[in-house]
Amino acid sequence: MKASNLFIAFLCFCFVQCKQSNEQHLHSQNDSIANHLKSKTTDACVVPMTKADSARYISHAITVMGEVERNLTLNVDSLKKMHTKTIEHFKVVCQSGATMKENATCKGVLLKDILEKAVIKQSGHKDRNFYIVARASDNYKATFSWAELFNNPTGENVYVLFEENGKPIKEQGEMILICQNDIKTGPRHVYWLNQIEVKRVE
Ligand SMILES: Nc1nc2c(c(=O)[nH]1)N[C@H]1C(S)=C(S)[C@@H](COP(=O)(O)O)O[C@H]1N2
Ligand SMILES: [Mo]
Repeated sequence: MKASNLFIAFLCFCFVQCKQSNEQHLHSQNDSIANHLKSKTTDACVVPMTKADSARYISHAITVMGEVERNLTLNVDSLKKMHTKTIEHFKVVCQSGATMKENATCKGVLLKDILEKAVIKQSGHKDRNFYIVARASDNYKATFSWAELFNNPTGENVYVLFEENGKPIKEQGEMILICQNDIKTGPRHVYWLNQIEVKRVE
């Protein structure tokens, strides 16, 4: 065999080897993505739960605490005594894009009104770096900033609901916090709501 033919044969051999190792690399990459996705399913939106287990999380009251002048304990009855509003066509959309729930109507009180009742401890008009954490009995939480509630249209869209489609909230009860103008409404839809905490940014 001529030296040039030998050289071409060597190049072909290298090409095949390289292709095989690339394919192997791609395979192992796909496997690791598949494994990653598999591990992600435990992070699914709806974790299957028995009715009895879910009933243990139902909350009958919410406490408003933290950087406030007045700690409050609110239940459905106390919310009904406040200024209430009916929201129409509210859709809960998960971060994944899946529609989880659609309410024709729901009734609630603005979070802003609740915080105005508790009175945030502000020392002056420049003291406005607070964040508000809405927490549920399963420790699911959503966070709002002082500015988005008190100096932004979002403030008119954050509610604590106590009624859905004309009925009290049962399985996800008894109060749910929502933010109507979020792009995906699932993340800041807090059911089993039991605490609203005001924190100051240090
Ligand atoms: N307390 C509590 N609220 C929660 C959750 C949760 O696990 N616990 N899941 C959230 C997620 S990821 C979504 S998409 C919506 C789902 O709403 P649904 O349970 O009404 O379908 O609720 C949100 N609120
Ligand atoms: Mo979700």
